[in-house]
Amino acid sequence: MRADGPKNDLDVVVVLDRVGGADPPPATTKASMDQRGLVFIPHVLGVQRGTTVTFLNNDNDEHNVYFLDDQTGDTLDIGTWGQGVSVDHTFEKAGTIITLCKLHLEMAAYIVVVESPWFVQIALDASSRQGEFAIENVPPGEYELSVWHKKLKQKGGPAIVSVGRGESIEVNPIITKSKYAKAVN
Ligand SMILES: [Cu+2]
Repeated sequence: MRADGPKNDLDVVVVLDRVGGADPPPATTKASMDQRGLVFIPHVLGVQRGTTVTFLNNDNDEHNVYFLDDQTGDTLDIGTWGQGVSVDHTFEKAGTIITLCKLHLEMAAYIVVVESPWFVQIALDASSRQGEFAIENVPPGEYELSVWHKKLKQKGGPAIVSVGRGESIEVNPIITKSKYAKAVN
């Protein structure tokens, strides 16, 4: 996978969404986002809808966590807490949730809530701006493969891929500046 665009933004989430067929199985895993050194870690967190995320404060300072829905602009403040304390939140709606702290305006992270259990989160290499990914245990069927990046768009939109039984396939999506994203390679 190749990316053109801002060098410092290396985190991407690659998602396979089943075309038609049954609903994907519900989320079974938990995830966490720490507050450490006045930074949310990780900066980008991909989770399946229905996943509970634990927000643990590792700092001496108090931190607040509030969410800004990137699509609707809705906000939700889940509170302010001190060192060693964690608060859980379950994400029930797919979309990009910008995570912020009212006490430290420089703190920001992205929670990418997807419908599908078949996704992977990777960091692109800083110099080549390429990355490799593998999504395992995907049931046979047709899928839309899409790549999330906070500033870039996938060139040509989601790619349709067909997954066969016991078969591996290769896809090479390109993410690029929004204004070039419509052109298909
Ligand atoms: Cu904070």
